Amino acid sequence: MDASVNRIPTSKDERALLISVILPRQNRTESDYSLEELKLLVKTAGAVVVEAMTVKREKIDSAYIIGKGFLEKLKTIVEEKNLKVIIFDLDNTRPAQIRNLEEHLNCRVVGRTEVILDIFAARARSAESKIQVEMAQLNYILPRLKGYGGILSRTGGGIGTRGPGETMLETDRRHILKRISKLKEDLKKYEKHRSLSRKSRHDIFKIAVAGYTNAGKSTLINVLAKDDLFVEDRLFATLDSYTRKVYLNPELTVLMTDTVGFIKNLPTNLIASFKSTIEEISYADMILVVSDVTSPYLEEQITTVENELSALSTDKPVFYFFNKCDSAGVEALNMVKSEFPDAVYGSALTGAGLDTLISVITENAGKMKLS
Ligand SMILES: Nc1nc2c(ncn2[C@@H]2O[C@H](COP(=O)(O)OP(=O)(O)OP(=O)(O)O)[C@@H](O)[C@H]2O)c(=O)[nH]1
Ligand SMILES: [Mg+2]
Repeated sequence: MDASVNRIPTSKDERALLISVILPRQNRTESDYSLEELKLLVKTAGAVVVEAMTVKREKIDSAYIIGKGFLEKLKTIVEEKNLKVIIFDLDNTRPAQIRNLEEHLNCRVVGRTEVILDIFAARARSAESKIQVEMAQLNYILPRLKGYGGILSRTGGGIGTRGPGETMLETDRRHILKRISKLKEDLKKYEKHRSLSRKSRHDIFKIAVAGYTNAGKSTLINVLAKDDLFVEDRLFATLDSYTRKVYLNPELTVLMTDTVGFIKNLPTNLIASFKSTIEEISYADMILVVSDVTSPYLEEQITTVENELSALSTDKPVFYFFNKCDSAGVEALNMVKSEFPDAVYGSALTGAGLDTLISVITENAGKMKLS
C-alpha cells in the first residue's frame, strides 16, 4: 500500500448537525467557544453546518451520549433536515456509543477528533505529513476496531471516513500494527534528514513562527520573505514546517520556520505523530507567537499556544505579534493592548507594525548573540 493518505472528496452537500453536550461542572462560555470552533472545523472539512445545538446533561450516557428523549427528537430532525452526519463536540466518544447512535439514527456520527483528523488527512501535502497523518489515524482507530464493528468499512466519503484505505480498515489489528511500525521507520528517515539540515544551519539565527491555526503565521512569513507560502482562510492551511531564509535588514538575515497551527485539544494522536514537526520549534533561537487580535477567544487561544509551548519545555525567548489589527475595532484593540502591553501590534496584510516587529527581532537577536 502506498504511504499516502486516502482522500475522498467530501460532497458539498454533506449536511451536518453539531451537538455540544454540557455537563453541570462545565462552563457555558467555554463550550460555546468550542462549538464555534467546531463549526469552523466542520466547514474546513467541507461539510455544511445545518444547525448547531447545545444540550445539557447530568452525565454522558454510556450507551448513547445523550438521553432517550432527545435521541428520539434527534431522529426526527435527521429525517426532516436530511442530515448526513451528526458531529458531537466531544473528544472522547466511545466506539459503542457511535455504533448505537448510528444504528438508531441511520446517519453517520463522529466526534471532534475525527473532524480534525479528517482535515489533516485532506491537507497533508508532503510525504512526511502524509505519513504523520496516517499514523495518527491508525493509532486512533486501533483501540476502537472492535467497538466500531462494521461501520468503519463503510465507503461513500465524508467526515470520518477519509483516511487509510477502506480495505485496510477491514483488516485485522496485526496488519495495522505492522503498518504503524513501517510508518515509524519511514518517519525516522525524515527526522534524520531534519537533524542533518539543522546542523548545517547552526550559524544563522532561527525564528520559529508558532500560534493558533489561522492566526496569520504563513501570511506574516510570506510578507517578510516576499515569498509565496500556502495561505488560506481555513483552519490548518499549513501542516508542514517550511523554513525560509528571510532578509530582515542589512544587519540580520534569519531562518523563519512556519509551523502547524495549534488548536484547543489537538488530538493526542496527532501531537504524537507530528512530534518531530512541532519539535522544530524548540530548535529555534526565538519563538514568535502570532495571534489573531480579532478572535473573540484570543485569551483562550494564547493559553492553548502557551500550553503547547510549555509541553515542549523550551527555554527559548518568546515574542508576540498580535496580527490582523487592520480588521479590529479601536475599542476592542485598546482593551487587548492594555492586557498584553508587551506584544507588537500590526497586520501582515497591510504591513502595519512590521517595522517595529523587525526592530524587536533585530534587537533581541543582537542581545542573544552577545550573551
Ligand atoms: N485582516 C487580516 N487578515 C489576515 C492578516 N494576516 C492574515 N490574514 C488572513 O488570515 C487567514 C489565515 O492566514 P494564514 O497565514 O493562512 O494563517 P496561518 O496561521 O498560517 O494558519 P494555519 O496554517 O492554518 O495554521 C488568511 O485568510 C489571511 O489572508 C491580517 O493582518 N489582517
Ligand atoms: Mg499557515
